[in-house]
Amino acid sequence: MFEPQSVTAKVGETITWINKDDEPHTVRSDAGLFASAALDTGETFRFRFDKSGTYHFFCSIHPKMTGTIVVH
Ligand SMILES: [Cu+2]
Repeated sequence: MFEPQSVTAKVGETITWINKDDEPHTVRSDAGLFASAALDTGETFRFRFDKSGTYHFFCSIHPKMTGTIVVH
């Protein structure tokens, strides 16, 4: 699962996801705004949010893994 599942950020901030699990995961925006490759243990993905809004994302390998970034 994504932990925390919901994160609040300010416009212009960069969010970093880190895979702390022992199997691969991805980070993919529901709206297609960003998509990582498969992240192995310890690998990271970064995305900078330049516009306010609510951004939902999921793991394309385990689609029940979901999360939200709220940018304002
Ligand atoms: Cu996953």
